[in-house]
Amino acid sequence: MPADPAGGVLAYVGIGSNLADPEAQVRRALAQLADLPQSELLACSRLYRTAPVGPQDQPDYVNAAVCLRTGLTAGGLLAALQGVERVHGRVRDGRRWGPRTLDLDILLYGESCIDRPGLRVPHPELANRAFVLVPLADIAPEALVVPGRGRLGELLARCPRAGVA
Ligand code: A4P
Ligand code: MG
Repeated sequence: MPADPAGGVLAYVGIGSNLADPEAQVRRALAQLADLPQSELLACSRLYRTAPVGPQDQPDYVNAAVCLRTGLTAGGLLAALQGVERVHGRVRDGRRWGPRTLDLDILLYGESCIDRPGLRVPHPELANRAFVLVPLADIAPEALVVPGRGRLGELLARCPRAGVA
């Protein structure tokens, strides 16, 4: 797994919330991500208001993305992110793409491709979702290669951007 020159891996994490004051949830999550062990928060995107993808009978989301340099393994990072979700009172009711106080997804972990139970990286829906690609483009170069999918700039150009403001 390629490390960046300063040591550690560059990981991109997507943030989403659409319950219980989503903007405050996201801002609090940003502070918590800055405090993750063995990790440094390098960049944060703007916060975007986005129309729900999936079930439409749920509130709009606030979405953002961050870049971390981390010494955690991908599994360790996932566990740390799930710890932050729990602090936000995230309850998993099993409804796919349903509303949530806080969702933290590992979008990219260096150039790794991971496909194992409980962890798929790059995030499988990344290339189809403007609510992920637009914030990611705030903090990552257009030339960033999403393993198996192509360059971020090309993915963004192909993805309808409606509903992301
Ligand atoms: N998991 C596997 N890969 C990853 C990864 N790369 N990062 C596993 C994080 N988790 C990953 O996730 C279910 C399981 O996915 C976890 O236990 C973890 O081991 P979850 O957060 O419990 O469930 P989920 O988020 O409801 O499922 P899913 O299918 O991942 O949903 P998404 O893709 O996160 O979509 N519309 C707008 N506008 N904005 C949004 O943010 N989000 C969703 C949820 C739907 N519609 C949205 C938004
Ligand atoms: Mg998720």
